[in-house]
Amino acid sequence: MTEEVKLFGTWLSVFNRRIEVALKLKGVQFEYIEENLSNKSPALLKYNPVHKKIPVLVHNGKPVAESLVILEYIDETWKHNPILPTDPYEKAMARFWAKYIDDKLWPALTKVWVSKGEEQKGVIDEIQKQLKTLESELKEKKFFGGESLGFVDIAANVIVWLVVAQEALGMEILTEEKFPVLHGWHQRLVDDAVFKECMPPRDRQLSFVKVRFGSSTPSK
Ligand SMILES: N[C@@H](CCC(=O)N[C@@H](CS)C(=O)NCC(=O)O)C(=O)O
Repeated sequence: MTEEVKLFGTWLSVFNRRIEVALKLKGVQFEYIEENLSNKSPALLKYNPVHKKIPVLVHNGKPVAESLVILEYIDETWKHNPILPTDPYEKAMARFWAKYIDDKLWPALTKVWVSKGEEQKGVIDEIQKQLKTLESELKEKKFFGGESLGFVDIAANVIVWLVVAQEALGMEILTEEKFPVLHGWHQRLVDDAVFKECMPPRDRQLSFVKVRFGSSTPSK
C-alpha cells in the first residue's frame, strides 16, 4: 500500500522540527504543509480540534497530534532506525526526560524572552538549574540516546532554539564555559547531517527573534 504522510507545521517550531527529524531519520517521505498560525487552515482545525496546534502528522488520512506522541507513533510505525530504546526501563527514562524538557525547560524558555529585570534573572536562574540537571543526565555520553540521536535528543532541540535566541538578543544563558557538556552535545546535534537538513537558515531565525523579542532587556 502506498503510504500518504503529511506534516502540518511551521518553519520555526521546535515541536515541528522534532517530527521532521524523526521522519528523515527513518527515511519516510512526507508532504510538508506550512501553517499560518494567525489564520489556521480548516485542515489543521479538523485534524487537531482539541489543541488546534501544530505539529500534526496525518498518516493515510489519520491524524496524530502532540509532538512526543507523534514521535512514538513514528517509531512504532516505521521500526527501522529506532528512536526509543527497546528496554522498558530505558524507554521509561527517555520518556521521563522528554517530559521534563516539555514540562520544565520549555515553559521557562518561553518566559525568558518576554520578561525583564529581576523577573528575567529569576527565569534565567531556573533555566540554568534545568540545564545543569540535563548535563548530569548526559554525563560523558555523545547523545542522550547514546552513540546516535534518540528520543531525548530530538525533544531537546528546544536547546538549539535557546542558543539561537540568546545570540539574537545578546544574552548568555548557555555558554561553553558554564555548560561544557551541553555545549558539546549542542554542537554534535547541529552538526548532525539529518538535523542540519531540518534547520531553517540561521539568519532567518536570528532576524525573526530580533523582530519578535528584540525589546527585552538583555541580562547576562
Ligand atoms: N505540546 C505541543 C506543543 C505544540 C505547540 O506549542 N505548537 C505551537 C507552535 S510552536 C502552536 O501551534 N501554537 C498555536 C496556538 O497556540 O494557537 C506539542 O508537543 O506538539
